[in-house]
Amino acid sequence: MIRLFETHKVREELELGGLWDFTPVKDDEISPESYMYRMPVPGCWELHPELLTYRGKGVYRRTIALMQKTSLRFEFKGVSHTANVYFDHQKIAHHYNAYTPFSTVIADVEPGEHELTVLVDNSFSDASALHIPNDYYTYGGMIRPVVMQKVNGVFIERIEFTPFRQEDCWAADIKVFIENISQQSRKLALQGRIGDRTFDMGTCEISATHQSELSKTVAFPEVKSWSGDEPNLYLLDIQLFDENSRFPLDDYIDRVGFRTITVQNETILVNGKEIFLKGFNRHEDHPSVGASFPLQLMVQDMDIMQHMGANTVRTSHYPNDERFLDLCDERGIYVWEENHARGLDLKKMQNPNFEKQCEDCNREMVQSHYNHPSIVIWGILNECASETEEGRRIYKRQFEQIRAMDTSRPLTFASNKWVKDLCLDLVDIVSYNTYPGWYWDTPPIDDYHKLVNYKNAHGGANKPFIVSEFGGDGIYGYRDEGLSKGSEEKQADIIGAVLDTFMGKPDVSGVIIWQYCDCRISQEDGWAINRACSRNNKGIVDRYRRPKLAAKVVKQYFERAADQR
Ligand code: ADA
Repeated sequence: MIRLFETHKVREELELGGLWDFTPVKDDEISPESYMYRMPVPGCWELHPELLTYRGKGVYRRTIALMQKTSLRFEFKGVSHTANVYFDHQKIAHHYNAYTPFSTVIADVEPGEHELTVLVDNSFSDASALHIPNDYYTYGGMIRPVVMQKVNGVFIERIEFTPFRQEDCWAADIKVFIENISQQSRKLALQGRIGDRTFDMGTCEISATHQSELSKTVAFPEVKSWSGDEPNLYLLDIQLFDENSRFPLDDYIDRVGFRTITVQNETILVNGKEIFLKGFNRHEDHPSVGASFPLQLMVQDMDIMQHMGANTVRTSHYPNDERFLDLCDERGIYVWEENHARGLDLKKMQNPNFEKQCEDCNREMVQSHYNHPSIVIWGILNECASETEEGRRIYKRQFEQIRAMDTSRPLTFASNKWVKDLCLDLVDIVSYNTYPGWYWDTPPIDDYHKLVNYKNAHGGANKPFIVSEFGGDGIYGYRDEGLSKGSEEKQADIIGAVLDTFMGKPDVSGVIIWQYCDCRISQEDGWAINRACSRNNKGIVDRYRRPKLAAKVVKQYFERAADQR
């Protein structure tokens, strides 16, 4: 399943799901003598008993049969973590980062049988600045769907929909990005529709092998707002025509909502109304599927989180599967989506590949998820070197990059630098990860006012404040009334104490628990020694989604609190 709604009625598209040939390889070998396995796509190779901990390269292959000459557009929603794509043995794409999509187009493919080959690599080395041994697991494989589309010489690459309030009704800036891969200049026209409201987007001429964009501001007097309470969604359907033709050449359908998100005087506002964020940090991880989630498990996660009264998810620590974001749009769940970087100290941020890999990740995250109304915050660089001057330069650059693409959402990052942070003036929302009751070096819970004072004195005054992580281990089934560390009782106690302290405080705009579910962690670099059972055990449910004692505590607090302060 590609999205939770139909994305094209004119353009033909096909999900390339199912079993592909697969074999591990040592080098960049794309024509192995034989293939050892038939591997599901989407999927993680660690699910196979012979590849439980395989870290390295592997080749996936399948054939594609075409009846007619056509141009093909391939979209890979997530390959973990590096992909080299070949069509009939010619390289057509290279991509790094498991958690962002990429696409490539091949013009004028002849009819007949063709071979699509993907060399996938999940190994750790200096070439990979973001996927490193960490407190979560970098799986291997084509973890999210692969889509093949037949496109004409011209097609719509993407749309940006930015809603805003105009006097007494909703309006939106709509920007459509068009590609011309043909060898002729083309005169084109665009038409749009939301519900019964149709509108002309105008015309343009695009020279051969060029791109262009058309923008229009349209008022929508009839529509209802999107919010957590009332997540009204609309299909935005854009059709592309050759000028003077009545038959569409191409179309692009996205699902949008009308809402604004602003920050003002220490508060976060949706449609001008203050919200309070209460929710979970969530890793995409499950023992049965690794990081390759089917819809059923996404829905289960959403149901469990909502059952506990959550209204927020932070996609720690990478952009999420679009279908999960579609679900958040539908359910009215607020999303803090963040780029992929967890706990990189200055030395790791100085990896020569770091800045380019982050830049790509930021661009792909913002461009591909721009239209999700549920995303109300963009985040970057969780717990990186925000206490250093060099780190500050990098944070600043990345915020500038994101602001240049999107001014409609507030920006933040989750800091653990306590009163040494140098980057609080760069954000719209100040966010802190803090583990009172768990880590020995975390200041006691009563000291949180020191943090707020520091924030106010160091560039964070008048900005909302979110407690973006807190929690403690609770090893599922380990019970001890004596509250020893690692017991479910101790975890429930910590969660209760932190929620009690931070919820209902006038200067706190949100509490996001670390974490929704336990997750598998890396074996390398000492992680497995620090983490019982090679898991991060701070989930409120375990890896199989069985609730721990803390789940009741969370439900009690989250259900009691309004969605506003
Ligand atoms: C950090 C980090 C999380 C996780 C957590 C923990 O705050 O952001 O990814 O590692 O600590 O469990 O210690």
